[in-house]
Amino acid sequence: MADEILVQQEGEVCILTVNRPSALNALNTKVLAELDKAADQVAADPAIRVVIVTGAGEKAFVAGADIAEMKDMDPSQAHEFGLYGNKVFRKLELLPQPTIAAVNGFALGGGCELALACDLRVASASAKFGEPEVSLGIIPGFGGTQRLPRLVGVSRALDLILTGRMIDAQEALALGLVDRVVPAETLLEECRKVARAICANGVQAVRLAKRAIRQGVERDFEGGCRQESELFAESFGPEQRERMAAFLEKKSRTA
Ligand code: CO8
Repeated sequence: MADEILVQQEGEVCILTVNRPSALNALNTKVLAELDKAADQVAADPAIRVVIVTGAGEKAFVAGADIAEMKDMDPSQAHEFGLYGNKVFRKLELLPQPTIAAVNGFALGGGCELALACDLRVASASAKFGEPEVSLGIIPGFGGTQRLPRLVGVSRALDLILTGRMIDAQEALALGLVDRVVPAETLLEECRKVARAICANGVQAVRLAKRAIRQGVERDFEGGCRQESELFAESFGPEQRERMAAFLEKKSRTA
């Protein structure tokens, strides 16, 4: 059987593709386990500098958690499933490398939550977003009730989650749910461009900046600033000296 998560390395960029197009890339336990493994692999590989997460096929990024798998779960199995999905998405969120969701189609329920667990979201013009869980008699269970309000505000998150309505890429952009919208044909190339822009910067600086933001927003302001100072200090070393010297040298050459 085909791998449910394709791991493809293009130089410093790793592309993770959820690969169950016949079920619109719905997340079942096997997909989550492979995503878990892929995240460990990425975290341990210093050659990978940026991760792009996308879905196989042209129709869906991920159309949610697998409804067929969830249908007969009892509350305790649902609890396990929710805890596991949350653990995997948190691991992805806290990867040392920046992550970009390349949203190529439906990003519904757990699929929208997967995009929310990435650092940046680039959507194709035909992408559709939604948290339709309440229509199935459940609530978002892979972090959606926590990440969505933090990203777009409590009121907008309540609107999307309580109505379960589907929105298009332009509305997602207006809400701040995605960072940019691009034509479907150029989606991956645009994500690669963003990845290249990140890769042009200091390896360690990029990782420290991600950590300062990711951990800082979960702390009180003073604590976040204290941690920023520590990470700022940590950024001083060979990479910083080399980059600052190169800047000053270029300036003196053009003077
Ligand atoms: N789970 C399982 N199978 C799915 C899913 C899904 N989420 N989405 C689509 N599929 C399957 C369909 O069953 C169908 O399979 P088959 O060909 O064997 O019949 C195939 O994918 C193609 O789908 P459709 O025929 O439905 O395609 P359409 O173009 O007609 O419709 C839609 C596309 C609108 C995306 C439609 O498929 C749809 O509404 N899908 C479900 C979307 C949804 O409700 N997602 C949320 C699921 S709940 C969730 O994600 C909770 C997350 C937290 C879990 C926490 C656990 C505790």
